[in-house]
Amino acid sequence: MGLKVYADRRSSPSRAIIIFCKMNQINFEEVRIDIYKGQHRTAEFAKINPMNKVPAIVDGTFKLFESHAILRYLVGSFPSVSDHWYPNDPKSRAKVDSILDWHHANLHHSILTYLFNSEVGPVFGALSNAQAAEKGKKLLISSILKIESLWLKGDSRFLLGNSQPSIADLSLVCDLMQLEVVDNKELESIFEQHQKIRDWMENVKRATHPHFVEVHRVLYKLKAFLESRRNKALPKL
Ligand SMILES: N[C@@H](CCC(=O)N[C@@H](CS)C(=O)NCC(=O)O)C(=O)O
Repeated sequence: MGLKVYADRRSSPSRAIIIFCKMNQINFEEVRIDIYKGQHRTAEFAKINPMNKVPAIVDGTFKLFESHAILRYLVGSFPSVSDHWYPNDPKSRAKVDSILDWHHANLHHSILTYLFNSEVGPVFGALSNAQAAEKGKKLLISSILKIESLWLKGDSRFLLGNSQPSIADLSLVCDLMQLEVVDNKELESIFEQHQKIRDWMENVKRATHPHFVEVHRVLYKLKAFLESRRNKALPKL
């Protein structure tokens, strides 16, 4: 029995796992769990992931949830994975771990808080709250500033300062891509002072071509749908 990846491509950690597998010639079956239809809340899916979240994997009889743990497991289990994703060198590896640990409590948390409370909150089944959105945005900007000043120093193309991405680059950039669903003006206001972040996102996109765009297609579709809904809501002249 081969590797099964339970995912919804509208979820950033799901996209990171799928792109990683495709980049490293890991054979897998993608099992779509539609979170908007509540397919992750079923008793059947709880047998795969008792946390009822995506992504999750099943490899033979082994089950695992949490995207960072999944990425590390895949690195250790598939010899086709190139070293740059999670270097063997203990210090480089520890740096990747440090960024991934920071990610969950900071960047990821800020994106969730911001999106769930913004104008698109109801799309994700949340109620928007302008004050909470503002708080999330502040944390988001401070997370972005930390990434720039700590890991994208000088002309670093990726977080470890290497010429190729690590699993931390992939995980963080997939998360930042979730912001694509907000209004373009708002998106511009987030990134306008942060060309370094834009360049880094572009570097990750290029380094994982063509899988990055293919796996993000569903997000671009969601963006287009929300855009058309916004335009319809505008009063006619
Ligand atoms: N820390 C987890 C986050 C998993 C997560 O929150 N997944 C979301 C989609 S991005 C989910 O399944 N949400 C459904 C829910 O919480 O009801 C990881 O990195 O795998």
